[in-house]
Formats: sequence, C-alpha cells, structure tokens
Amino acid sequence: MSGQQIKPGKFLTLEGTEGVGKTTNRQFIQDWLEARNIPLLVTREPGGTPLAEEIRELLLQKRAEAVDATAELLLVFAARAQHVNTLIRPALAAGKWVLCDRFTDATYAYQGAGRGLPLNTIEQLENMVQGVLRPDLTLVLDIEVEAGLQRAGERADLDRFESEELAFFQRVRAGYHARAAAAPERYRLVDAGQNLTAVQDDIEAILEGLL
Ligand code: T5A
Repeated sequence: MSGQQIKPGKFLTLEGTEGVGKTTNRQFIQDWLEARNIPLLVTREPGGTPLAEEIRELLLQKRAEAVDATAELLLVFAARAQHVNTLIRPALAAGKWVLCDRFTDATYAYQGAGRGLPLNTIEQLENMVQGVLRPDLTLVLDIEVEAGLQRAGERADLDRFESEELAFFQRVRAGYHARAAAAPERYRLVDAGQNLTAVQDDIEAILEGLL
C-alpha cells in the first residue's frame, strides 16, 4: 500500500528554518485555497495524528539526556509513517489537496545537513515510508538565520531544536538551498525577510501559477 501513488489531489509543503513564518503563511494559503473551493487538509510535521503529535512532543522537549541523531531520525520517520498512511494518503486519494507544514525536506535539512546524518540513509527511509509519494510543490520560506531566530525567540520558550547553535541553522538553511537547487521544478524559494504583505504577494503568484 505504501508504494502506491493514488493522488488526485495536490500535495503542497511549506519549509524553512526557525521562525521563518510557516505558520503565519500556512493560514494565508489555507484561506486562499478555501476561497477557491478547493477541498483541503491542513496538517503539520512532526505530528498531524494523535500518535504522531505524541512523537512530536518527544522530539521537541528539552531534556537532560543527549538525543542520539539516529534515534531522532527514526522518531521523525515513525511519526511520518503514521501521518502519511492514516491521514495524508487517504486525503489525497479522496481528491483533497494537502497542505503540510514541514515534511521530508525538513529531515534532509535538519537531520541530514544539520546533524550530519548520511543523505542516502534518509533517502532509504523516505522510500520505505512514503513509497513514491512526494510533494507536488514545496515552498521554501527563506530568511537569514539570525532574523528567523529573532522572530521565533520573541514568542515563547525555545524548544530543543530552537536551542541549537547558529551554525546548526546555517547548515540547515544551506541544506534547503541545495535541495531547491537540485530540483527547481518542485521548489519555490520565497524571500521571507520581506514584510508580510510582500511575502504573501509572492506566495499568491506561485499559487496562481499552480492553478
Ligand atoms: N524537524 C521537523 C526536524 O528536525 N525534522 C523533521 O523532519 C521535521 C518535520 C518543529 C521542529 O521540528 C524539526 C524542525 C523544527 O525545529 P515547527 O514547529 O514546524 O517544527 O518549526 P518552527 O520553525 O519552530 O515553527 P514556528 O512555528 O516556530 O515558526 P514559523 O511557523 O516558521 O513562524 P511563525 O509563522 O510562527 O512566525 C514567527 C513570528 O514571525 C512573525 C510572526 O508574526 C510570528 O510572530 N512573522 C513576521 N514578521 C515580520 N515579517 C514577516 N514577513 C513575518 N512572517 C512571520
């Protein structure tokens, strides 16, 4: 089942480093698509189902014990397997569009570029968990790492990822750039350092192109 691609709906993902504005713009995209009567599931990773949300808590919680990078990777994909097979795939098969706040590109960026795990290991897990399922379009919101962290830091207590050092997020950002450059047909880079109106004008132009 996991190898099958039954996908009348479109699968859109939102990516970027910390505080780049994914949540803010996810709402904008949701409103834009719903105003055009597109049946839509909005979800996020890690998470999206009760079990996957519990795994999200495990991943984000700050803890005294150092978290092994491979353990982190496997938790991310355990959550994703549940999410893909019980929520995303059925929604796409029913003709809905799916808008997901982060997906496997985040794993390549955070666990791959950020933590330094081999990209081919991530690819193997991606194939195992998703079969041939890949997003149709990925918006990478891009901003200087420091500016994004400042936006995120203004809000709440920092989680385990947000507490990483600057160099980690610079590797993550470079990881996103590399993914986008390698497959320009699937990725759209949006300058998220602009004011919100300008960011959303850019996103709207991309969505119009998609329709
Ligand atoms: N993770 C995830 C992995 O390591 N591997 C994986 O495979 C996956 C899927 C949680 C963590 O999980 C890790 C990566 C993450 O560290 P998350 O909750 O999606 O993932 O990540 P966060 O980046 O922490 O999400 P946030 O909700 O903190 O940030 P957002 O959604 O990017 O930012 P948002 O929209 O809340 O905006 C932040 C602030 O900036 C303002 C907003 O109003 C808000 O106050 N803002 C702007 N201000 C000025 N101009 C603009 N253009 C603005 N846009 C937003």
